Amino acid sequence: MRIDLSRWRHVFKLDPDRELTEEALERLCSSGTHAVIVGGSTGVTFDNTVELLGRIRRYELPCVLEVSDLDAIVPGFDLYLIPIVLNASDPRWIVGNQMEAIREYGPMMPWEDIVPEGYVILNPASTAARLTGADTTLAAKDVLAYAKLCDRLLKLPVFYLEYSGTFGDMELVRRVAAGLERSRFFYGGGIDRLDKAREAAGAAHTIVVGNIVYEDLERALSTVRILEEDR
Ligand code: 1GP
Repeated sequence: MRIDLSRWRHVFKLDPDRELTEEALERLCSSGTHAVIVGGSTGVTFDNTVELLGRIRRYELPCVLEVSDLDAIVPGFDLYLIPIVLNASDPRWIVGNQMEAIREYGPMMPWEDIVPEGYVILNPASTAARLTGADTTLAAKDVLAYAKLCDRLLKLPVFYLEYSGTFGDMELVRRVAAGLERSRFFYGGGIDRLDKAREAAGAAHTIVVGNIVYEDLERALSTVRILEEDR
């Protein structure tokens, strides 16, 4: 199945390293969300990724893997999102890990199902920021320049503004959106209620809802209502 992410407005991001009951998974997958992204910054293994994929496959929606660990690349996903962390201080997260993946698995890589994402990580307390050594002290004009670099210079299909764990600066999100011409704009971080989902979705193309799934399922599900309001 070829997946077209250019129509996604709402996605849930599920972490293979965290517990989710069958009932919760069913409600998430039947909620009307456009896709599930499987991914996490730590504790993602081949085994827990296979297991979660198998469980999500019982539902009809697209299931994509956001690759963060070379040892946890599992065949069978609809799409593979490859983060390129533009503000990482550790070059392994810009192109190093990707080079190693191509070196090791190049001949087997399903290139037509691989989508690179230009990431900017802005919450210094997030695991992703710590892992990648992201420079989270960027001024707005720096973030806007990274977004343009992603869009115009690298011509990546996705620009992902990542505030994982905290709700970001929506004024900045709006300014980033205004500067993008071709990259699909993903926003993720701290969306834990419908009003925040609404605000973020009013600025970005696609919103990503993560943590709240594990903290308050009802509130996580409420964020999907933006799709009714879109109509
Ligand atoms: C994390 O962007 C996603 O990669 C979602 O962030 O977990 O804060 O919802 P939250």
